[in-house]
Amino acid sequence: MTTTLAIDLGGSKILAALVSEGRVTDRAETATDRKVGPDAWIADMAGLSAPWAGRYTALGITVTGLVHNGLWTALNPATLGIPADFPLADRVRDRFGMAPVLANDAQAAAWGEYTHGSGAGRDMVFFTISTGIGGGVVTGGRLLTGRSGLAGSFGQLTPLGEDGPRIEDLTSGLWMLSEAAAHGHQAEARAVFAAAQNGEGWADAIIQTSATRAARLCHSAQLLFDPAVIVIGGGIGLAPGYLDRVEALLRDLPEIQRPTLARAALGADAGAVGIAALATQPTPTGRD
Ligand code: BMX
Repeated sequence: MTTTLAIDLGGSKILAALVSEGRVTDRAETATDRKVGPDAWIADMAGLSAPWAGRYTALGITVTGLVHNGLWTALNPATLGIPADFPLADRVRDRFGMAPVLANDAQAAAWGEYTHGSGAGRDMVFFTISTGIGGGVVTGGRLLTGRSGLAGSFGQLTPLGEDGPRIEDLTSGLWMLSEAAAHGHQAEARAVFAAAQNGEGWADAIIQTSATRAARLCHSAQLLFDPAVIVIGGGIGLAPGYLDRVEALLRDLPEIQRPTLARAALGADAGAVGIAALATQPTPTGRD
């Protein structure tokens, strides 16, 4: 039985976990310090996992941003300010003394949900709606990564035209924060959801607008890939009531176009479970 050290670095938090046979046995996390850079984040990864030295034989690292040939780049620097072509594989190997398997966070989470969660081995699209919006596609038993690792980068689509904002900048947690501020409230996404539950109209409107955009994205994904299920994760996607809103907004679509939605069964662990699976069986990607 292989135990993998699986680390998931997102725009809001860094999760380190020990994963065996698709199960998280130990976990530790810290907030992502958005003001520092990759070397400091790698130091945080090492700090979180230091107590587990000697307990793992494989290493998987999954990160927000584009990963290709061991190099790491932000697609949207507003999500996290990663410098272009940062040598992630080399720096991690230097720090951990072990070569990592790397993947984008949403692609890894898609694979986690496909192998051990709500995807249940069916063709699926996964969305993480969190700091940004990431995506992953599994079709015919393969995780699509594409020519350069970009496959599934739905958050970068520009619904208002090519010069317009990205859909994630109109929908995700960072958008909720700025929208709340525009209404005179210093509230992160979690506080926006709490305010909506207390009946505050400004907060409800922000969540409804976000859910409307997420629903359009789900419809687009259905038209593109026609998956059996669209699995939704991330802090926003899994927040109370969000998925119900998205589902309600899709109800009037013709049945053949209407996505079947599911919550990420692995919750916040989807990326860690997925990268552990990729680290121990690194073949089933679209790249071969
Ligand atoms: C952005 C992009 C994706 C990522 C997604 C979710 C960057 C830095 N990230 O679309 O690669 O999968 O955000 O990231 O360009 P999260 O931090 O919200 O989980």
